[in-house]
Amino acid sequence: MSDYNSARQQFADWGVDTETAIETLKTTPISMHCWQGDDVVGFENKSGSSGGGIQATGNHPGRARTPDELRADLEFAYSQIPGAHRLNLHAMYLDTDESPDRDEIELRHFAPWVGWANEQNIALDFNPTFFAHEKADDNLTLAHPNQGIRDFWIEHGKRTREIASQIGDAQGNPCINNIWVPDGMKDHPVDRMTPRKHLENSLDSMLSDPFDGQHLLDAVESKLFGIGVEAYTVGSHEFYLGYATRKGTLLCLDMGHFHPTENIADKLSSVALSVEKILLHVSRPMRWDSDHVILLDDSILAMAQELVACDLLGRTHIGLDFFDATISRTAAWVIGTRNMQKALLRALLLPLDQLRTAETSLDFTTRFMMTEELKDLPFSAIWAEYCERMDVKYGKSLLRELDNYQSKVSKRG
Ligand code: RNT
Ligand code: ZN
Repeated sequence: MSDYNSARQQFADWGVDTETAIETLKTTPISMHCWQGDDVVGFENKSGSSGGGIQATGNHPGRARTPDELRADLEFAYSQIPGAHRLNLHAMYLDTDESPDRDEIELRHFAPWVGWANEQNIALDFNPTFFAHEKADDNLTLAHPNQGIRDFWIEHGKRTREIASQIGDAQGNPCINNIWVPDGMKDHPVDRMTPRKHLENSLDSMLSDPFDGQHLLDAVESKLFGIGVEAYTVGSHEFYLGYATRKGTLLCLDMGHFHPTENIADKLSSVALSVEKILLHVSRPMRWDSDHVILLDDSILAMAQELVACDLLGRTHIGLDFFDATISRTAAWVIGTRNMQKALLRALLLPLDQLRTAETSLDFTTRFMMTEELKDLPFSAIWAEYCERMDVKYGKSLLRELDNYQSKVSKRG
């Protein structure tokens, strides 16, 4: 018997159909973030760091310096990831000879991306960029005390919604436009309310133009703190949970945006009772919102298990948000994205009905014995089968592919 057939039988003994799990995995897209490829620099030819408390560290050779290099790296990464996925593009990754300011961008400034995505059969998601700009240097944008600055950023936000909606229309499925602003303060504010009222009003103006939900879905991303905004973040979790609930936007949960001991997976079922759709930024904070590449660790497994157990895959858009410049950037994309898929596969292969029965009968001994014994099931044989069917490498031959590509891009200046 092949490894797969024997593994399939072992899962069947627990009442789990591996074919169903593989089919679900195949149809669950992951939205891969463009910014892992160039350390969140973008293509506006602006010098300086991203600001807003986000920072890639490291100087590994091979950073993509142009849109063409980034697209080549992405093509390689997608070729090593089974299934059909999406690309999450930030507004500062425009590809044009013009130099529009953020409040002047239009779809045409992203035309090469749209053409490429169409050729590659990759759907796009989008983000306004409210950082890495002189008008964001105070870490205040939509909540800035100055109306002119707020208006500038509102216009930027409106333009990204327009662009995202045009992209969604062309690709035949909604483009998610995710709003994250860095707004906050380094030290304790005297007035915590006024900036929140400004943020609320700015968001309302930004979101006032109606768009077809088949083309555009708006999301808002909360945060706890960042470097330079340690004392106060205007768009806190409570702020955006309330906002998304009242306004019907998606709520984006970034795994690095909470107190370090909080269990983000636990939030899904609560949030899902108040908001229709959720966006995830799957990430790995280490002591702070450090955006380490995700491992196949307990936090990711728990996230995947909640998505499956709460039947939330259809209402959740899985996006990634990590960046590490100390290792091969393409390897980071490939291994990180595959880890998310492996976590989903493991969750899909659990005998959840039996586990639930034990739990509802308050038979915690059975639940405990099962969860621990199930850890020995041959998940790797199912993953290998999936990779083979999708014609992508795994194991040593994957590492060889990753190494070969890295040695090519290492020659970049
Ligand atoms: C920052 C947020 C945000 C960014 C990207 C680049 O803390 O997580 O999602 O990482 O928009
Ligand atoms: Zn994020």
